[in-house]
Amino acid sequence: MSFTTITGCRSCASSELHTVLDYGPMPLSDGLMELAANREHEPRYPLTLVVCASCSLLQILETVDPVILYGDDYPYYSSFSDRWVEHARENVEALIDRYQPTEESLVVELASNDGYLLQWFAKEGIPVLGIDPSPGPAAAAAEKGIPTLCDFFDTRLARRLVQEGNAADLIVGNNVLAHVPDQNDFVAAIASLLAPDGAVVMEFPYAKDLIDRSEFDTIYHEHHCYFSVTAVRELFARHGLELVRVEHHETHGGSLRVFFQRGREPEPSVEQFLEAELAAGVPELDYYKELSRDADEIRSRLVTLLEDLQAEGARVAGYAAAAKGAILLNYCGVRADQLAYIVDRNVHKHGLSMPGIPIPIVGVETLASDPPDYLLILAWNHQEEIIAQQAEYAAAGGRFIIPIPEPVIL
Ligand code: DWN
Repeated sequence: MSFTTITGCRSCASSELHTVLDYGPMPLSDGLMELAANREHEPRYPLTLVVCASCSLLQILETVDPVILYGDDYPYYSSFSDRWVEHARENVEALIDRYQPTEESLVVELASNDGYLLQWFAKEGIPVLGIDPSPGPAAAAAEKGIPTLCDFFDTRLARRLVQEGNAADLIVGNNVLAHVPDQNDFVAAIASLLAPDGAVVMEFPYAKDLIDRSEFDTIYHEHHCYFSVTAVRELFARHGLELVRVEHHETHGGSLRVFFQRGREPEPSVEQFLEAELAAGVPELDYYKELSRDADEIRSRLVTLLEDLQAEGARVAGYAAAAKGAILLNYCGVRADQLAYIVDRNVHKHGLSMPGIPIPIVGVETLASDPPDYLLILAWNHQEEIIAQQAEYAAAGGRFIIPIPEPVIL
C-alpha cells in the first residue's frame, strides 16, 4: 500500500485524534507531472488534518511512503530562495556565536538539502555532515564540498554514525521534523547521535501561526506534523532533551526555532511561549475549529476573484510552483483555463506541470515576454522577495494577488 493511516498520535500514541480539516483526495504537493502526461492515473491520497487532544500535536492521519515523497525527482532545492539562504547564514552565525564550535567539533544537519546551510559552517573550517534522502539536493550539496549521506535519518543510521565515532556536538534540523512519520524514532535517533553536552536546534513552521493566519495550504503529505511549543516540548522531553530556548521567526509563514540540551535550565522564552499558547487556547480543541471555516472562506473568495477577472477578460498567471501552491489550487478547484502558466526560478521544475492541474511551469522570464494582467503569488511566504524582483512587471501595470491569509490584490 502506498500510504497508511495512523490510529494513534505520532508523538504520544493517544487515540484521541480530532479532525480539524478534511482536504479529500489531494495530489502530492511536490508531485510535478510531465505536461503531456495522462493524468487519469495521477496519484491522489486522502489528506486529513487532526489534532491530538492529549498532547496538542497537529498532524495528518495519512503516511505516504517516504520513498514516493523523496524519490529521484524530488524537486525542492533550498538555494532557489536568496532570502532563505541568507536566513540560513544568519542562523549559522548565531549558532557559532552561541555554541563556539571548533575544528574538533562535528555539526550534523538533518535534511541538509543542497548544502544551503552547512556551507556557512564549512566556510569557518567547522567539520560538517549533511544527511538528506533526496538524491538531487544531496548531489548538489556534495558539489559544494559538503560531505552528505543520501539517506533517511533514523535510529539505525544514528547508531552506525556513533559506532564510527561521529557523535554530533550540534544537530541542526530546519523544516525536517514536520516531514518525519515516526516522530519518536526520529527524536530517539537525535538523542543517540548527540554528544552528552551537545545541543539540538530545530526550525519548523509554527502551528499557532498556521491557525492564526489561516495557512491551510501549508498542510500536505510531506508535512506529517505541525508543532506548537506545547507539543514539541513534550516530544523531546520523552527522549531526555529539555527545551531551553524558543525564538520566533517570520520564515515560511511564521516559524519557531527551538533549542534542546540535556540538564540545562530553560530560558524565560520557554515559559513565555507556553503561557501565550495557554492564553490562546492552543491545548483546547476549539482553537483549531476556525481553520476549516477560514479555508472555505478563502476558497470562496479566491474562486470568485478568478472568475470575475476571467469574465473581465483579464489574464492571470501564477508565481512559484510551490508545494503550498499545489494544495491551494487543488483545494480551491482552480481550473487550468484560469491560470495561463506558473513561473518559477527552480529550473528543475520547468517544462513540468502543477500537481493535479495541467498548468505549465515556465521560467520567470515569461513574465516579460508574455506578461499577465495579474500574478497570483503561490509562495506568499516569499512575497516581499518576489515583488521586489518583479518591480518591472509592476511598473508596467502588472498587479499581484496574495491568497493567504485572505485573497487581496496589490
Ligand atoms: O517544508 C518544505 C518547505 C520549507 O519548502 C518543503 N517540504 C517544501 C517547500 O515548500 P514550498 O515548495 O511551498 O516552498 P517555498 O520555499 O515556499 O516555495 C519555493 C518555490 O518558490 C520554489 O519552487 C522556488 C520558488 N521561488 C521562486 O521561483 N522565486 C522562490 C523564491 C523565493 C523566488 O524568488
